[in-house]
Amino acid sequence: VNWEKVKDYEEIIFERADKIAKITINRPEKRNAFTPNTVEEMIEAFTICRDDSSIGVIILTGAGDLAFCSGGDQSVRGNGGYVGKDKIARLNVLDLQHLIRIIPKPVVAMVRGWSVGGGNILQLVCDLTIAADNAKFGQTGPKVGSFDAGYGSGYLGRVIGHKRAKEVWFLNHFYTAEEAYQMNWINKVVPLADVESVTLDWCNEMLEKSPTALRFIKAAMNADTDGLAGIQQLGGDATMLFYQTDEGKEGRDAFNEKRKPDFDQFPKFP
Ligand code: 2NE
Repeated sequence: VNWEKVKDYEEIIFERADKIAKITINRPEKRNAFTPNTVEEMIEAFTICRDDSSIGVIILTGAGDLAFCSGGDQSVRGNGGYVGKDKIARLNVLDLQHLIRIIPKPVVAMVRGWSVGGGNILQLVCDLTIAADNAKFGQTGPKVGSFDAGYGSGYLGRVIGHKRAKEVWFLNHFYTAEEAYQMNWINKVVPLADVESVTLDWCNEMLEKSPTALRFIKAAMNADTDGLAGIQQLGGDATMLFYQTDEGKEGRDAFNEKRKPDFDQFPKFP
């Protein structure tokens, strides 16, 4: 596959090959730990993917074979959050988690090596995860004085079960790719050498499917977890479709033409 650079960044690589985008956390010397700047760059790249209707699937991964992501960079952790160029302490990775959830396209985590802490939550919030057989998964928060009480806890509990999620958080063990697969934490384990080709195969299979069907399935499954914010996303998708109907257009046109709308002409389906 021929990856073409979309835009230059300092801490990530953003490429695409036709309809597939790939966002790579590029700090291998730190096992791809993220700073607020890494996260800001990822938010921008994901937003470009969201807005570009020629992109159908997004891969999130880490540079090198040793790590997907080792979570927040502890060396820039201040008091109250992680500190980036603007010197403001923040947890902007939570915004990124939310963005990955609401992007109406499949996001696939391609995991090589360590998937740890806030990095493992990024893997968790992706729609699908394909792991190399050298991948290891775990939460270290309580070991380093941190925790993720949002998706990292509640959603992890839904994905692997509450007993297992509490084990993960209370003991901070690391789990092999095979163990994570047995726990339904990830979708597939493949040999390290094959991880990108299998990920691309899955992406290409999804690209053959109806994008609107995939969009609604993602929004519907997330709505079940995300409460009113999730229903808002699903509802927004319904509005988008409604705007494309003659009935929706009649309301807009009647207002703009300063006339009474004629909604009588439209069928009332059972
Ligand atoms: C990831 C892990 C298990 C890898 O171990 P290993 O033995 O393969 O590598 P090593 O030697 O530990 O790491 C290589 C270099 O990367 C740095 C290390 O300090 C080391 O640097 P040098 O000694 O070569 O200078 N490095 C690795 N992870 C880093 C990190 N997260 N921040 C800064 N530098 C890092 C092992 O490295 C490990 O356990 N890493 C720490 C994992 C961790 O605790 N992450 C933070 C969890 S909290 C979080 O992410 C979070 C949250 O809880 C809530 C909101 C937002 C974020």
